[in-house]
Amino acid sequence: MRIALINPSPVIGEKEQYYGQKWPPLGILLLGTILKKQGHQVRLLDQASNGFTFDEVLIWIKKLNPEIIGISAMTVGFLSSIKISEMAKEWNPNLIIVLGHYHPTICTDKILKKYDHLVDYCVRGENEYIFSNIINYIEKHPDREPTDILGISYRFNGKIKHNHDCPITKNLDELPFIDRSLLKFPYRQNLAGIELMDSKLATTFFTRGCPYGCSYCAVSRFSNRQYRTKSPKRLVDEFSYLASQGYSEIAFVDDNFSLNLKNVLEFCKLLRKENLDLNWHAEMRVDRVSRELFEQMALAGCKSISFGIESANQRILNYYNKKITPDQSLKAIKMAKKAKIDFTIGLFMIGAPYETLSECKNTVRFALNSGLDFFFLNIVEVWPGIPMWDDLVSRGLINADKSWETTTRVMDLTHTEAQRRFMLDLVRQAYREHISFKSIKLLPSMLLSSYKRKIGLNFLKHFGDGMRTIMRLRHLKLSGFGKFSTEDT
Ligand code: B12
Ligand code: SF4
Repeated sequence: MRIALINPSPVIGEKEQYYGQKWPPLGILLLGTILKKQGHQVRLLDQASNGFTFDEVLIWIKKLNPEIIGISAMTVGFLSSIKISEMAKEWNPNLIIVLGHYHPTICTDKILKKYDHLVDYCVRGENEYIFSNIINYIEKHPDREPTDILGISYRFNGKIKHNHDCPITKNLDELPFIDRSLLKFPYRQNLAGIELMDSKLATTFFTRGCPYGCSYCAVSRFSNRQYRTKSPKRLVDEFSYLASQGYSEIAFVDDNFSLNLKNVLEFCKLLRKENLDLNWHAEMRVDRVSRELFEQMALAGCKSISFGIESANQRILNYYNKKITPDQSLKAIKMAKKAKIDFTIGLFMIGAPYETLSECKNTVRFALNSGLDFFFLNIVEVWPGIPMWDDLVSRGLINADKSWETTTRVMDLTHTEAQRRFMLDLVRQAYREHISFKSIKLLPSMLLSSYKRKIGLNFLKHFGDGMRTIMRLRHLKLSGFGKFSTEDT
């Protein structure tokens, strides 16, 4: 069959241009790999990376003339999925539209009630074979009710039907190597959309799922807290394969990369034996670390680590159910630097329900002064399926029947306009201060790290030329945030 798989842009309007991080959408790549192996004609589109408007997506669809369209619908991309479905069905009412990923898993009923004229099937959960089961069924029994396909919801004779859940994939070693040629876009390692390296980037995962239950995160609900891991040997085979395909940057998308420290150590040991010229990157919890682990990771080619630090305030960390302390974060950053991990990145959020402005400031100070090479300061958002959403619904702060189609900034529910402006200014100032003053402080460490030098050069290249960047920096206001405190503020 002719199948189109689409990762929709999270942005609607302003020509759907997205300036955030661009990484290959592994979910549809995996589905596409499986379908191609089964002999289907499959084409993939990553709308945001290609910079396609909705009209251009429709042109792409018309050219391909698919029988089925599968759309990956995160909450942020849900309304884009609906827009694409609408345009595609208007062009060809016989097209079958399947939505998969988080939003159709959590909001199945609501989607099938409101959009039953557009969406034929919602695929729930993480199993990659459900989609091909639907396709095989449509090929063989187009008129029969698909009662025996696990993990799907649909309408039949006017009634919404939910088949039983499909077990999640347990043995990750059995998954095929992903066919990255399915996406033509040349992905490069990038930070906030700015290309950092010229070489080809691939993403992959060592593990899936997470046993923790952070209140801002959708993962525990999606994979029922079931943690699974590939064998280190299988992962090293995959790295060798990627190297043979010309990839030299690999980023892990794991939810909890180092929960099993022994496995990561074993992977590093095996990888070093292969002598591959590869740089890799991982995101980690600050409490799943050790000096030995960082040293082995650095020796095996790990260039950057992003730490989920979230907040410098214990009260807020407790609300997030993160089960870490700011001191653990400080120690992890120091340890990683000592072990010669080239680039440390901190992931932070401000704007939790009723978070005080001094708490927000404290987190910003932490981001600026804890020795990180870069940080992301996000504004807390909620969406259906995460514990914080349930909390806000139960406190009457959010209406689950009205707000389910998009994400909602918590500060819009719990803070005044002046407070919101203050928080947004805080984020802007923090980036300004980091890019101007702190990046100059980074220069000595650049001399010691060839990876950082490469990043520095690419950064300048993509900002136009060095002079223009320096001129811009001169006009930025340097502000002092003072020292942060790891005690409650
Ligand atoms: C890597 C990653 C990113 C990367 C790459 C995203 C991309 N292009 O795919 C980057 C850093 C760019 C990113 C950005 C964002 N992300 Co993100 N990301 C992830 C992460 C850690 C892993 C995703 C992954 O690759 N998994 C491995 C693949 C193989 O699995 P999968 O994607 O789940 O796909 C499987 C199933 O979902 C299903 N499936 C997927 N698509 C489809 C389509 C059809 C038709 C069918 C049938 C099935 C199906 O089958 C697939 C194969 O098994 C997840 C956490 C997680 N565990 O999912 C968060 C996650 C998906 N991200 C999340 C969020 C919120 C964001 C941002 C909005 C963050 C922000 N504030 O900017 C942005 C949005 C970006 C965008 N373009 O839309 C949330 C989404 C929650 C939700 N309800 O939607 C998650 C779950 C994290 C969390 N803490 O809750 N993200
Ligand atoms: S934020 Fe990380 S540690 Fe917390 S539940 Fe999500 S994946 Fe697990």
